[in-house]
Amino acid sequence: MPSHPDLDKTIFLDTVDSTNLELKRRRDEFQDTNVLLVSDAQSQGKGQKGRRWESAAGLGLWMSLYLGRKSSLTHNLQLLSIYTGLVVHEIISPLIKRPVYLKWPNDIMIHSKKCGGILTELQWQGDAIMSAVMGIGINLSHEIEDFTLSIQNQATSLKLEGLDSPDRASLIDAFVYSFLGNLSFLDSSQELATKWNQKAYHMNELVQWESPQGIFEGHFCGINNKGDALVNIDGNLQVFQTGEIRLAEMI
Ligand code: BT5
Repeated sequence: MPSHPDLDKTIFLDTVDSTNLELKRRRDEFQDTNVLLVSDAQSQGKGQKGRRWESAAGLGLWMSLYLGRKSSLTHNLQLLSIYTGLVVHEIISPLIKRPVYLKWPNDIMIHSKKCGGILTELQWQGDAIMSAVMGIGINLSHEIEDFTLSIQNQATSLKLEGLDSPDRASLIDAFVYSFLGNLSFLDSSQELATKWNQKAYHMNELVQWESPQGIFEGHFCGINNKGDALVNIDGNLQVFQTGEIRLAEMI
């Protein structure tokens, strides 16, 4: 059971539709508390924008952290998703020989494949953030056939990357300890962006970007201190927020 002075409760479930959805449904119960919810399986794991997150029973770490304590919400929450990626990077990279990268905005990449993803959802009241839910999915023990055919060439797991028996419990402990213990790092936005850029996937490379207007090419120059992507397109440095563009898979 993870323990930290800023964690009020941990809930383990066998199955749930989505750990993010469950925490949001039970928001009233969790007022002013920080709660971690872990499920062995998710029947409707969620990615960004309604995309699906495969969450097979017993093969991964599927969890969400609900931040409801006022003291946790006083930090600059604009970079919460970026910060969460850094924490996940910190806990898994010592376990794997290959380098682990962060792909903007929220993917954990090893060996050019996706090993994890993050879904951050903020609950607003007017201009104020009342609570935040960080959903984290990390593929642990999958063999390649455990992924559906459509993602077999783009997904990986810690086991496939050489870690014999990934230990879910110790990853949960390490995540909670590091995430809650370093929350004030959110207030050092430039430092946080610099640290993220050091681990960025495709840094300074020519990449394709998908926007509602179509696919275009530019050099990825990392993120600024708001977490926006900086892309050099024909010599002009352009700034994009999450949702405006998406790093496309290179063909
Ligand atoms: C993400 O979305 O990467 C965010 C994933 C967050 C999952 C966690 S699990 C706990 C919590 N509860 C939830 O319901 N969600 C969070 P996105 O960038 O939209 O990526 C989704 C895309 O990744 C899909 O369209 C697939 O192409 C691919 N994908 C789906 N499942 C995958 C998996 N297990 N491993 C690697 N890639 C996957």
